Amino acid sequence: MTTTDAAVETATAAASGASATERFHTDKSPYEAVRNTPKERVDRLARRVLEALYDTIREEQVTYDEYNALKAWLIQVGQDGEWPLFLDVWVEHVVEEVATADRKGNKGTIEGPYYVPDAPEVADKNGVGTVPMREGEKGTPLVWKGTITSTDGAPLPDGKVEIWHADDDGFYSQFAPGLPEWNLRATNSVGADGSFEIHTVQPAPYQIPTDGACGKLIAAAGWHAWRPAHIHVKVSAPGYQLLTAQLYFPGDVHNEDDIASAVKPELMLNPQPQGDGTSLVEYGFVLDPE
Ligand code: MBD
Ligand code: FE
Repeated sequence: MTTTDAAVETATAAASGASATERFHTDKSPYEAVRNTPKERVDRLARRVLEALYDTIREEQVTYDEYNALKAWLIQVGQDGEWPLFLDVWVEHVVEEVATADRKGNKGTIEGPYYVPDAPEVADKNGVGTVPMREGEKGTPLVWKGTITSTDGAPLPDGKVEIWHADDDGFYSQFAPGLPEWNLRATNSVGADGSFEIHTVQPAPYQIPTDGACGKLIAAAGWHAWRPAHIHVKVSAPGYQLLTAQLYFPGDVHNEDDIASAVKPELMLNPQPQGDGTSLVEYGFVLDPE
């Protein structure tokens, strides 16, 4: 995970994919979910997914060459460690849609493959903090102010914002070599009035790794690999439902054609240049009670 002496020196899909796969393995809950899913449910879901596949094969008259291409590609997804990437880019958005349909508070969106829990706390007692970054970190400095409130309007003084995003070159710390362990990753607890003020840099549009199996699919299908610039957050408070979201920026050319289908109009930050090289934005979060 971390960049030790043994780590590879270049950012490759296989290295990033291996890190994302390892990250998923260190979280035990998915494996509990596998054990706890009732047999009837597994039977029903597995049948429906397979039936959808059979329908496609029959309706599209899929050939043996196409079947073998699929087989080779699926094997490569595993070899490149890109199952987390593939699933989060092309499947998670619908799971998120179903899971959060009943919420009255903030819209959320997908987590993606690059979250790491327990990022260092950076806030002072007023909820003001700066995300860890390198000297001269590239990108427009961004000050983001907001408040975490309940759906009934009450501020939540026990709330926190976990934030993570790519650097200006599109790399996430702990998934690309050569970056400080917690670069552009932080936990920012709010002040007594539920407010936060996070200082970071505005990220750039982001291309998912193109040199692995997911990139091969994209090239073979004539798609593109871009996501709009985005900042990931997990917003939480005791007694409230965890909110996983990403914030985007108006005018990004990829807001309309995000490869991960994860943009929503409610998730726009609209930073205003302050004339001193920095930008300021206000955007708060509304959490649903448990
Ligand atoms: C990302 O940074 C991301 O947010 C998603 C959803 C998929 C791949 C890379
Ligand atoms: Fe991301």
